Amino acid sequence: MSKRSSLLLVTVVAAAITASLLLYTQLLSSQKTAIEHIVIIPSGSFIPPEDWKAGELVFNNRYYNPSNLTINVGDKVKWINRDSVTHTVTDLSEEALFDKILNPHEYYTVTFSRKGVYIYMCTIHPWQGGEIKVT
Ligand SMILES: [Cu+2]
Repeated sequence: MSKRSSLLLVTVVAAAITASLLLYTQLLSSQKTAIEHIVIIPSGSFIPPEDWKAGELVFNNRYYNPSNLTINVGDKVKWINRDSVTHTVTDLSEEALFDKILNPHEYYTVTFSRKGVYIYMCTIHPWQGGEIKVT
């Protein structure tokens, strides 16, 4: 192998290593910025508000805590049922991204990969309302 082609080979290998390192660093940093947010379904959330009217969704931390959440694209939301009865997390958007039955102490995680507003509820206790804004 001539000196010139060896030099070329070294340059190509060095460039390939640099590109891989850059990609790897980007991958690491993108993984770092994704956050998992926790929403608790609190104990006693099966009890409706005293002044509740049928068909009304109540956005109150008594039912999903927090009931209003703003997150970034790529973030996850994990719902944990800390109540003694079964609840659901049911997305009411056209996308119907999630609809999950959660028995006591079960949890469920959704990754939000698109911007939008997701209003959700519990279909068993139709006062329980939640909102996730993905920005
Ligand atoms: Cu419920």
